[in-house]
Amino acid sequence: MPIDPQSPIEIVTLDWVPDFARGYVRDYRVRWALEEAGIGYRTDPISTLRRPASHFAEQPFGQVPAYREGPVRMFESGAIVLHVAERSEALLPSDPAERARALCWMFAALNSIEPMLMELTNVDLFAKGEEWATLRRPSLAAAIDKRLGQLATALGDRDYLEGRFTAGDLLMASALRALDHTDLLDAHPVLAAYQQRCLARPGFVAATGAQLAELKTEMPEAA
Ligand SMILES: N[C@@H](CCC(=O)N[C@@H](CS)C(=O)NCC(=O)O)C(=O)O
Repeated sequence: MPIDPQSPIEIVTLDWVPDFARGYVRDYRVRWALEEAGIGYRTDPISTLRRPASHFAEQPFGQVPAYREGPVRMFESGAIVLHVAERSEALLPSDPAERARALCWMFAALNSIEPMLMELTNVDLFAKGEEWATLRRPSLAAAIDKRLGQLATALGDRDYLEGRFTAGDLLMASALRALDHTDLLDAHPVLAAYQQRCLARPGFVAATGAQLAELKTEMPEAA
């Protein structure tokens, strides 16, 4: 279902991004959560090159996604995923102990895994060739490898971090996508298989497919 022009839920997205970011713009995390929950949504793509001043009232940093639902106005994809997850057993178990564990993994993804991986993205892509980046990479790759090993141990032989899929897996698999330009996951086949399992879910496929279908392919005029 989820794209639904009548839905009261609206996700603010970008109208265009460079090729490397296509399918990775974080509105896919919100779309994915809504797909898993079976909740319809519509989108409001804003101009990437000329973001309306009003957008900063909704997203203080001018980024996406932002989220509108009646009087609710949200930014930060993790907070929005939690907001959606709170109304769906498919994303957050109702059992208090299980729910608490899912919350732990949501924050672990965003706070204990993703920052290291974003630093690597910075080193490998945005600061590529700079002396500091070349010097930083080996120790950073080693730290990431250690953290991935710990994550693989925690996962063990389960399909998902707590056995069944939760919003924690949604955010963890999303965070791990920051390694797509590297082979660092290859050293941890259990994690690689886990990520593939998460990304094979129909909700992820629909979410990224919808994002790709909506993004303009040509860079709009910057005028
Ligand atoms: N922590 C924010 C990060 C949002 C973010 O980085 N959005 C990117 C797209 S993936 C963006 O809007 N980039 C354009 C920019 O920073 O100007 C979240 O998870 O919502």
